[in-house]
Amino acid sequence: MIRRSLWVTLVTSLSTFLLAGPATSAESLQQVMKRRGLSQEDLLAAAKTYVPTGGRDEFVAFSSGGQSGHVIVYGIPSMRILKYIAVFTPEPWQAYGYDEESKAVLAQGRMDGRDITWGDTHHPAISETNGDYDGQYLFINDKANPRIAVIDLHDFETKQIVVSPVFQSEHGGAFVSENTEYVIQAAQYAAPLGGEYSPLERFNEDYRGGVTYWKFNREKGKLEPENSFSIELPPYSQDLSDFGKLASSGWSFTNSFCSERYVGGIERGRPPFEAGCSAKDTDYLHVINWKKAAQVAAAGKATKINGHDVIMMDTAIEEGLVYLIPEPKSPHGVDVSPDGKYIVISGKLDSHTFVYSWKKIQDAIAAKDFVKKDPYGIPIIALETALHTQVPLGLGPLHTQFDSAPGVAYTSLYVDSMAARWDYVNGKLLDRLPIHYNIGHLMTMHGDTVKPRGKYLVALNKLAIDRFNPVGPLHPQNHQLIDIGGDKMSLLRDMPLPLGEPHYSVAIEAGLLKPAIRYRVGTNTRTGEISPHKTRAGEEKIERNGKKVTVHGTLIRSHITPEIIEVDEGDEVTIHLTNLERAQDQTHGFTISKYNVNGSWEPGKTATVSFTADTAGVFPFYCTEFCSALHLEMQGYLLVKPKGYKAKVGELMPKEQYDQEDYEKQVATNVATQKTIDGVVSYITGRNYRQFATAAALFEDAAEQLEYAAEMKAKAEEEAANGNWHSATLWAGQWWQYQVKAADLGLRAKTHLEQAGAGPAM
Ligand code: K7E
Ligand code: CUA
Repeated sequence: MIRRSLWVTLVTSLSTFLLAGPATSAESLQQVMKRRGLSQEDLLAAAKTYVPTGGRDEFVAFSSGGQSGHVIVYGIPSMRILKYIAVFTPEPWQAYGYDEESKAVLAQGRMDGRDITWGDTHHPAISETNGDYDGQYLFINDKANPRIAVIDLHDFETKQIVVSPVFQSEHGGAFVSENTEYVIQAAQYAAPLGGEYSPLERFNEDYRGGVTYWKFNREKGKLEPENSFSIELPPYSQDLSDFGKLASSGWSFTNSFCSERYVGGIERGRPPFEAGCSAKDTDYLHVINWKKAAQVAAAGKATKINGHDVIMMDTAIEEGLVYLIPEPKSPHGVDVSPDGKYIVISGKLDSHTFVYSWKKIQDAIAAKDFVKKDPYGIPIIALETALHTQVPLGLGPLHTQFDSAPGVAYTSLYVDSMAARWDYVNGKLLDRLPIHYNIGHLMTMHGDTVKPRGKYLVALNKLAIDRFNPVGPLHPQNHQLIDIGGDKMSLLRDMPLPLGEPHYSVAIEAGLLKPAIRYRVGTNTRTGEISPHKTRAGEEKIERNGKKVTVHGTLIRSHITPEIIEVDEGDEVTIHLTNLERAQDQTHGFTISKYNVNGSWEPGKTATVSFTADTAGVFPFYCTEFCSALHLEMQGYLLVKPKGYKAKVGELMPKEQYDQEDYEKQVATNVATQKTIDGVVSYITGRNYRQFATAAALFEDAAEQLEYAAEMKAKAEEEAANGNWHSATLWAGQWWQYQVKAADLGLRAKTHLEQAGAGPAM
């Protein structure tokens, strides 16, 4: 039996081999299509999204990472993941929450004296100038714990976390005003403002919702709690928000659900929340004059709650800051059109998507054309008065984004598992495309700005079900890329996202981002300031003050200075390290075995790790990034001497082992290496290399390595002159190490120039 099946396998593979021709010859496109079962459409989709090696994506997307508390960065159209930005959750690779500098950022997010080690990120927002993305900052909210974080897109690092002083949860953030004056955050589940206790029996009286306008200081890159304010709102479960723009500049919109103010209680024999919160036909859209509200707060008409300015409802009503309009039941998105003239809202429990006219709303407010007031005295504008049109798009409509074509929008249909393309001005459905499955948010390029770019739509799907190789009951999320450039929408590709459930994502033209590749030497990257612990080569030191041991060290290929750190059991150890590299992508890591110490140093960065050396023993430390051929040798020892340890007589470092012959051999190698390097250098300097940024940067790095080599050469020669052959040989070896790095960089520069077809030097 076995023989027979072997024979069959052999024959089959032989015939396949004969039919397909020798495996070494290139397969034709047709052959590949046949072998992989691909259609013409598949090929077209692949061609539209493929980015060859070294190529760049046209857009960069920032997606919330859901329960991971991170932000996920990926390219469009390739859908290649580029980075996870650690925001609310510790992340070891970036050492976020491991070094003292990033711990300080996470500590800003403590609540009620408690570390919160995760976040439920929902809505990222890119900073805007004149209503369009400017690529400078990214904001993201934490729904579970009412917080907003600020990420600087100069280096894609989280710089600040602010905690809501008044809410117990939130959802309607982060969204920014046209010039990023404010970042909005709306409460979700009502609770007494400021966190006090009150029984549910007093829900209508004591529980409140609200919106916070966080003031952003662009120059400092920081939200300013002292200049921020909130508006008290009824306990209607405020949901998503959006800022007005152009026509509706100065206003903001926040929708709500459960305006029934139901309080649940299954265990008390009452129907559940889901029944009580869907009893009515409509909920309320909150229309807020934030510009005027800012003046009211500045005029001292706000009440302080936990030191924070809150404009109470009575004041808000009196000053004409807040209005309500009925909206379709249990809505989930409120989206202002690029010209600011329309506000689109879909109710999950209504198959119609509602389009409100800003002009009609404005007219009603001016004419005081209100039907009645809500139980708290807020004026209500009739639905018919404000409505422009309503369009039946499909079941479970949620979120809307806009196209570059005027009047065209895309709305997600959660229940139908479809994306709808429609005309919100003329109230017409244009096209629908099935997605896989149960779409939540969707996103077009610059799709919530004054200037959407069209081209692509991404569907952020809640379920993947059968789309990918099975990996157990917890499935990855599925983001689907859709081509919206043609008459009909067409699906291009699926991207599994295995890191929490993303809710919303925003995509910016890649060219608008200008991230750095290195820091000024000695930068505390979390504050952007030069660290007081910045350490240059030659300044490394270990200091003791009582039980406190402080190390100032450096990292550069391929050694950690110092390499031996000796402390006593029980010492408190603080290690400040600076990465001295200028070269692109030369990050070094640092860990000490068994001490839960971990860090990451990008070129120029200074960061700090600290611990108590409470276990005696020998603990190797090393660099955790494979940074060079001698990366494994980027090592050292932490020696923790037991209490009362006495050195034994005769404890010596290992014996010297190199002599003059070894030294001369090494020097001969170095001289030969230098010849090669000189050849490469004259090749490069003989070309117009300065016109090629990559080659010029590589050459600069190589020149730096050669300077180090020269320093080592001098040390070696000094030792040799004194007859210290052992030491001289080792320094000569280090001289050679720098030569090797210089040669490596130089050759990369040379290859780059050859490939780029560089001409002779001018
Ligand atoms: Cu629809 Cu938080 Cu915007 Cu989830 S949210 S989908
Ligand atoms: Cu530095 Cu490995």
